[in-house]
Amino acid sequence: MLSNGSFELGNPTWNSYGFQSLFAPDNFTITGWAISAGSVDYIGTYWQAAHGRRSLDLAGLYYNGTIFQSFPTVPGVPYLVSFALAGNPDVQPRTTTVRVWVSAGSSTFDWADFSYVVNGQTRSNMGWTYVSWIFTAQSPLTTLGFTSLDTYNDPQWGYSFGPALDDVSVTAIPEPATLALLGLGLVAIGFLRRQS
Ligand SMILES: [Ca+2]
Repeated sequence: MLSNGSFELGNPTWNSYGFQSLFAPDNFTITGWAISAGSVDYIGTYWQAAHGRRSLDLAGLYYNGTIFQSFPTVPGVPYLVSFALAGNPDVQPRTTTVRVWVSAGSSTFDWADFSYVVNGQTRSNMGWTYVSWIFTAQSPLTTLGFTSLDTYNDPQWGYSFGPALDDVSVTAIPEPATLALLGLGLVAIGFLRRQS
């Protein structure tokens, strides 16, 4: 349901380290995603991705960042959000936190915070872990966003060491009752109609 959930598509200008710091507002560098607050690092060769070759540091240069995408949903239907989470390993040990949230229009109606302990990981061994979260859509268009809540404020670089994000996916969760109706009820109705 998402476009470019693994962040593989975009138009980055990599620096010599293999990443690019992006700043809000930016709605074109990473295909399908917009940066609405702060800064996000678009990571290429700088560190190991969870999937493909690219990922994000949600605290880019100096600021915790927010990135989001909107997609069609069916009100009342639950959706499973899955993503790969790690942390910028350049400052450790520390605990980093990402907030995943959904909004309908300008109203954020649900969110969850996921923390990740950075302790021993390296850029070539990021320790990606997959987490998931469920929300129930409230409108025909849902905005899914990720915000860094990292608290490490570096004397030189500020909030530049955030949660790492990759491989985001969203799938509708079929409800058992609905499946039962579709699988049995409608077939039975069709059968009866054919008999009459
Ligand atoms: Ca990726």
